[in-house]
Amino acid sequence: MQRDEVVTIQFPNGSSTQINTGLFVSNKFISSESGKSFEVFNPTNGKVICRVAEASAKDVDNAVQAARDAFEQSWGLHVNGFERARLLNKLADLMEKEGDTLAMLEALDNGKTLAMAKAADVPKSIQCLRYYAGWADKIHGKTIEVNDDTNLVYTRHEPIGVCAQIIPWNFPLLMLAWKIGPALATGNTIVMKTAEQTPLSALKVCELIVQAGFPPGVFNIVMGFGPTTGAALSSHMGVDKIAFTGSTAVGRHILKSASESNLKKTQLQQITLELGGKSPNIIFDDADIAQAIKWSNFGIYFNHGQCCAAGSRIFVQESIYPKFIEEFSKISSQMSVGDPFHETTFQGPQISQLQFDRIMNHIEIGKKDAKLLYGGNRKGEEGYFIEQTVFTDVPEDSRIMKEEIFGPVVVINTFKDEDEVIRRANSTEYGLAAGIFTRDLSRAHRVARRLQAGTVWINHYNDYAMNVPFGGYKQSGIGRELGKYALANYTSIKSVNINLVLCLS
Ligand code: TXE
Repeated sequence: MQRDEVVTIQFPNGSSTQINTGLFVSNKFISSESGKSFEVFNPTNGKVICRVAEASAKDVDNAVQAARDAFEQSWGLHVNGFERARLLNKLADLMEKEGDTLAMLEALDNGKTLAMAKAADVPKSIQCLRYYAGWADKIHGKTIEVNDDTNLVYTRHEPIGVCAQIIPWNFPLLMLAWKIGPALATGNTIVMKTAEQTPLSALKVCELIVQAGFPPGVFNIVMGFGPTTGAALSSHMGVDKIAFTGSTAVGRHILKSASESNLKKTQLQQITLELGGKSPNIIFDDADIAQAIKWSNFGIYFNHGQCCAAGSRIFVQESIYPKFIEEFSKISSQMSVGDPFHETTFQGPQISQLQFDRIMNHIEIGKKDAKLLYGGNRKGEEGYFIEQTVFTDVPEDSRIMKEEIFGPVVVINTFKDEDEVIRRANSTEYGLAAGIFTRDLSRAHRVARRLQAGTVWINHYNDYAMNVPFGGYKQSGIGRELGKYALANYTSIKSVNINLVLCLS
């Protein structure tokens, strides 16, 4: 059934936009078969913004079928790279035109600051699509010489098919772009599940998908909750590949359902997981302290600490520790926490009551296990605001040292020498990112080599580029997103082996 549930979204700054709140299948917004919908909340005040359609397993079937039909009839091997590039570039142009609206939807729905959404989320998403548009007509195989001149072998890099993409709420638009860029550039079709907390910017993108001229069924969205909609998608027999960003616990679950359902079980490479982290950030005593403090602050507090790569374990060499924490605290006290639509706000609310409770629970553990340097409280009476919080003297076995908190909470400990800090930095089940601050070039490279992390930033932190691969060691994930590396996640290699002798006779 076609659904025309257009709602007007009113922004706190007086602007407004309209979005359709249906599931998006075959370029149409439709109702869920059950007619069910769920509420989307504004984390700034906890109030309902609107309701959106909730997909059942049957709706997931329907969307997967639409994606399959599109793959076989109008996309996949039917559209060449030049055309895929043109469509991706068109989508990027339309997103640029709607940039302010997309940024406001992110700020309203996620609570990130409008300034940051405009400076980072929206332009980086657009850049990501343009980057992958650039690859779309450069995806090709190799010729391989075998058996002198009796055989000709060449490889083809073909799209995998129907991809399920399950994304989280911390960067709703950016995660959408990271996922759809390489998938569409390589000719796959998509059924995406947005996070239940943040479906709004993706719904706006669906309108732009139609305007850009993508054939129906190439990109579909089912909204809903993890254990129902998400589980239906990850165990679906008609889905050829799953890409997921979220918690390690759910990643594990997805890996299991993928292996228990269809072909995915034999091709681990077709499951990419981008999971959690507890990243170390190491400040050596020869670092430029002002820069180290600036970036370490950004390393933990960017996006309110809701960043998988957050530098949440800071290690400072003993001799500079007193100065470091004094200056670090000073900078933090200047970063305002409040209304995300206000120009000078650095930190808005956490995403939800659930995340707020999880973070406050970790803070309570920290208060028992370690020394609270500052923060540690809720901010205000309304919404999910939390003070920037620092713990020092944290025992290595404390839960706040080991578990991802995913909020504005950091632990700062001291270390004596290089070997010791590398051992402690690597002493985690995660391996997503790490930071090193030093002026000693040899040490920087030496330590970078020994850290078990998918990304190592030297003398900066949380600095991303769309052409640089991103992903985790250990339990932080499988596979790499971004850059040329991500293309491999979305292509199957076919070897075509020709017996030239027979061909010539
Ligand atoms: O994540 P979930 P949550 C970490 C972070 C955070 C914790 C919990 O530590 O505190 O995870 O966040 C969908 N089958 N990260 O609870 O549940 C879900 O609907 C299929 C790190 O929000 O992993 C959403 O779309 N899908 C992180 C997505 O998975 C399921 C980003 C992520 O939700 C599912 C977010 C299921 N059984 C949280 N259960 C990062 N790496 O950036 C849930 N989902």
